Amino acid sequence: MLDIVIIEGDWKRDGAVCVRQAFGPDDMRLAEQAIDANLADLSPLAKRASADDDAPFIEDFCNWHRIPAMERFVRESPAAQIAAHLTGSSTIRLFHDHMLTKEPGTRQRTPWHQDQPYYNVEGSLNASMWLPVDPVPLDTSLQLIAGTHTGPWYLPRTFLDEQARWFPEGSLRELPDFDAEPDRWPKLAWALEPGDAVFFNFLTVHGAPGVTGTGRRRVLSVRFLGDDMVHAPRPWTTSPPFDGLDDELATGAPMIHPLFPELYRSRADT
Ligand SMILES: O=C(O)CCC(=O)C(=O)O
Repeated sequence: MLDIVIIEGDWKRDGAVCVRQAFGPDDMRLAEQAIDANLADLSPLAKRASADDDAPFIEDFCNWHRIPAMERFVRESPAAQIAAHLTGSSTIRLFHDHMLTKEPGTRQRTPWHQDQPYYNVEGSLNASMWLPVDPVPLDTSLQLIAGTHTGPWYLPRTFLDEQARWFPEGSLRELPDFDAEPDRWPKLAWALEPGDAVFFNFLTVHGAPGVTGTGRRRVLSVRFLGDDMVHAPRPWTTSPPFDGLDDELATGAPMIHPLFPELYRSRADT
């Protein structure tokens, strides 16, 4: 399968690539069913990430175990194999699914951020897939800051009111003003058609504009754990939270747990 996938960009150098047309009609049908089923039945982890006077920007997390189409996409699509290829991992586990829908007219920008500092895992062999089921033009597509996957970690904040709910104020660097110095912080973005996806490292800084026009922007994201990813319990509630996990998995342990099923293992490793 991977022989015929077109990868645009340089994973090691930039921490993000665009993968063209790796997902066929069956995969896209499952992804769309998964998003629509999730929107129709939000979990307690769901949140609205836009203001009340804006169109809805709805996020939800960790629904694969209750939405059959989500689980089938995660297990049956080529996404985990692509994550293995990009990270050079022999084994890929699911970390979590994440649904992000901006309804038409959503002005809210997804602020620049890294995902890793919100999490309870550490390591460098990981990948997030960002798969829209609607066409996404360049000017509203996911934007990434090339090279930020090598660090440093920046202080994570809540999207709407910029609260430091995870690492305490002052304990990590503040995000630079990426937009003020475009030559220093090269941006990556791709126009995407259904079947295309962006893959990026958990530490790669990314954000996304609001949406224009009459189209929805429904995205299924899946987060994958490669060979060196280990448990990093935090004294605060991570996003997403994995309640009770700290009692079952030691600090620094590989993420071998039913919450994080193995999705891919290289033939050499079986
Ligand atoms: O879809 C978006 O607006 C932003 C995506 C994002 O932040 C993520 O996938 O982690």
